[in-house]
Amino acid sequence: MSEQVYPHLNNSNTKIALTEGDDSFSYADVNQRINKFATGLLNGSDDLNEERIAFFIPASVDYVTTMHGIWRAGGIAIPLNVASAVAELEHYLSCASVTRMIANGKYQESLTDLCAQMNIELLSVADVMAEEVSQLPVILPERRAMMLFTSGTTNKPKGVVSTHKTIHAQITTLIEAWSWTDQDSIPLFLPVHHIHGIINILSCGLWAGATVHLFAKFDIPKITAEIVTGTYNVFMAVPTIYVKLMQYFDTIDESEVKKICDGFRPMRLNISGSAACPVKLFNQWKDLTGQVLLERYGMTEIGMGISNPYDGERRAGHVGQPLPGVQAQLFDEDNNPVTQENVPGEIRVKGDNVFLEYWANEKATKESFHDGWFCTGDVAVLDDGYYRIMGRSSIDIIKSGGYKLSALEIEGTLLTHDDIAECAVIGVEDETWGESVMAFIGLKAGKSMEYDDLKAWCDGKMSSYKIPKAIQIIDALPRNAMGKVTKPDLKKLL
Ligand code: MCA
Ligand code: AMP
Repeated sequence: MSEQVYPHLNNSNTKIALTEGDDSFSYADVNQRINKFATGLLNGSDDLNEERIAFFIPASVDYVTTMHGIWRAGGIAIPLNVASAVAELEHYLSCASVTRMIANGKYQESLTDLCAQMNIELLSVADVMAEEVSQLPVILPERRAMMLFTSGTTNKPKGVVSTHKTIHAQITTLIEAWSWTDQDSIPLFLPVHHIHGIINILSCGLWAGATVHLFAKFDIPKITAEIVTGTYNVFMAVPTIYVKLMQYFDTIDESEVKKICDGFRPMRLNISGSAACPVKLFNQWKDLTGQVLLERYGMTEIGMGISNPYDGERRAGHVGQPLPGVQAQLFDEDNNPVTQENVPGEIRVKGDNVFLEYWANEKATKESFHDGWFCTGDVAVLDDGYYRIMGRSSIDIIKSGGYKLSALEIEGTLLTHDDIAECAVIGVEDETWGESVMAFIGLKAGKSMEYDDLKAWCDGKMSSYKIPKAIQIIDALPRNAMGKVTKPDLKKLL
């Protein structure tokens, strides 16, 4: 069950595993690269013994080489968001006590000062590659494999640690549930520091022996050109991507739209997830392409938990039923199981798919489990046998374009602005982003603020997608008797 058992990743498989621009790489190519990279990382030692190695690489063959190379050498892989602001990276690197960082070209340049300051060795993929392959360690399934940073109801993102066994469970449940085969072909244009890109697309694709087409970003003209020629038979995206595709259709000729929709029509599967897929969007996509979107529910800490069926009714506005090997149960506020239909409860999950721990944060790990169940913080009902997500228990978590954002983290940064006395951030409903970030700001006496100036100030202090899309200047934030800001009242102000 260690990393090495990806059934198709071996030296004799000549099938194409990855494409990147005009280049393609067979499973044998990729396997050899990984082994040479792992050997180079080991640099004569037997095992990396869970050394934390971060990498700052967009979706590419180098990304795959680095991720799997770290796994095979016994390290913990920490893929970072290449769109992160430097201030955010500093937190990730110090939280995980990273010792080595892998980045190429312009990405490496952007990290030189930070790595020097933090005493982290900065290497390119080519720097690490060994000429020959040496003996690699045997990695037990229980060993830590990966750390992904996730925002929550605290100021700073936490490192979610999964083991090789966790990753194996997260992949194989989807291989079974969504009928992956080596005949599949899928584009990967989502960021590769989150489960959706890493597990659902890249890892499942490679596990199945499929071909994964890598894009450094969501490039609509390039991707739709391939869709027209029938390159892909599976497509996975966040709801915002489907919205953006339809917005793009409004800008091109009707005949072009028809060609693209005809490219989607014969695919065996279109999936939406990471945020709620509005019923309107589900229906629009079906009308345009004939595709009945398969909506599923997941989380960084659990991989995928609940999914509409591959065969069977895919119900709009619902996320389906627990995946194979995943136990899910709703609980009320007194921790009693909710057994009746249409009564809301928190989704709690058990299974090999559940993460091991928040890195170096025993308290947060402990608080997130109850009686062995992982508490997701998402509220749902069971509606005629299908789960329907009702919302989240915390108003401080915002889902924008599939990214999970912490209102408190954004507030923490805004409060470092010299002119801001107080602020509160909320998510407001938005047709493109699902929710968009809005900040209510109380200024210090005699100060004024324009939105564009604040946006420019935020640049470099937080990832661009976290920057508020709108602000409202307010005399004083509404607070309760305890002095806590009452965010639901802010929503009412809109
Ligand atoms: C980009 N922008 C955003 C977002 N993305 N603003 C708010 N929310 C966003 N998500 C802003 C940029 O800051 C920029 O602003 C402008 O839009 C254009 O940026 P660009 O990068 O060109 O936009 P894009 O390429 O169109 O990006 C949209 C996107 C991207 C492709 C939908 O947001 C994305 O890849 N989202 C998916 C994230 C994801 O994979 N989530 C899965 C995690 P300005 O012009 O003002 O500078 S959840 C997960 O893994 C769980 C387990 C699950 O269930 O799947
Ligand atoms: P992340 O921590 O970035 O992995 O995001 C996980 C969160 O995304 C979950 O806790 C849910 O709030 C949300 N989410 C994922 N899939 C769905 C879905 N299909 N419908 C509604 N919310 C979803």
